[in-house]
Amino acid sequence: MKAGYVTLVGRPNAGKSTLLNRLIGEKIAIVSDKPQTTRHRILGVKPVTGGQMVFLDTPGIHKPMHRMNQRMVDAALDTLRDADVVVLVVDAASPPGAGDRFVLERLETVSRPVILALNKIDLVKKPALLPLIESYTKARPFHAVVPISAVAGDGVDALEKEVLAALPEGEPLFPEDYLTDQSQRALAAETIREKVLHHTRDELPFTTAVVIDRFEEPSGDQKLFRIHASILVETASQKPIVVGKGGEMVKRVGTEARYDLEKQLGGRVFLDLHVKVRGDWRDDDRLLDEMGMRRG
Ligand SMILES: Nc1nc2c(ncn2[C@@H]2O[C@H](COP(=O)(O)OP(=O)(O)OP(=O)(O)O)[C@@H](O)[C@H]2O)c(=O)[nH]1
Ligand SMILES: [Mg+2]
Repeated sequence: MKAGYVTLVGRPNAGKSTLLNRLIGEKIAIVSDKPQTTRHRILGVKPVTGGQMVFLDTPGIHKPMHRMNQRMVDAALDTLRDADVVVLVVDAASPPGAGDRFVLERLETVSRPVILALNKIDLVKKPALLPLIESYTKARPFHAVVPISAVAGDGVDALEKEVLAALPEGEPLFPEDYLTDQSQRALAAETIREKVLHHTRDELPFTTAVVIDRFEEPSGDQKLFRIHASILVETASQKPIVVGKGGEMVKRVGTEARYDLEKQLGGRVFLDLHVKVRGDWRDDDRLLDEMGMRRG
């Protein structure tokens, strides 16, 4: 039997969370086209013949400008240290730059096998791949290099095989039917945030957070979850954008989040959303603690 922790790392927006969901076969991590979507480490277990792979999705590694971002990067680097195997996810559709070098530097001290996953190959012409692979392999040795498309699924089986082969021998780390360590409460907050991310742009995706104020599980025969949540923004001028004309935006976010959550939680959902201004919440340690963001 093979078993171990597989950390997915890379710069923001490379496709780590899309890959996690694809590998696990369920949506456990939110995804968006904005960078810095993932703010926590997310664990997903994949049972396979001959072993168990425990994947750890991480926040994109970047230069932190706020305490929240420092915690995000710390979470990614801590998770890197827990890894038996590391998968470096890079966006093959964008030329390697300073952000990629920054990530590669963070991998210099890693002694475990590092597999390079060249993601988004659906956007790349084949001849462009070889020079890209060369530029990465010049920077450091990789245990294997696998071109993939996390969205379309191409190459993901090959990646899985490489990962399994690189894992140490061992007994399963989690029970057979274990999927993720993410609580229903955290899942609710993340799902709401994903909908906010989809409908906002500019600085708003970065300045928004979601806090669950109350989470009531169904009681009795009634399969109804009651969730009260606050969408935090940083300035008074951001609030009307998230609320929308006549509350239209927050309503849309609520409807879309409820739709996803009803499927994921397997019950009906009552969702009560409020938009609140919390100046500088990204530098507020107490609030970041409350949100469950780990201190480095
Ligand atoms: N075309 C294409 N798009 C992809 C692929 N994988 C991911 N994406 C898109 O890339 C964007 C970022 O994906 P995420 O999975 O959120 O990226 P991430 O690395 O988790 O980003 P952070 O959480 O911000 O670090 C989304 O719009 C995805 O749909 C792929 O294989 N092909
Ligand atoms: Mg992510």
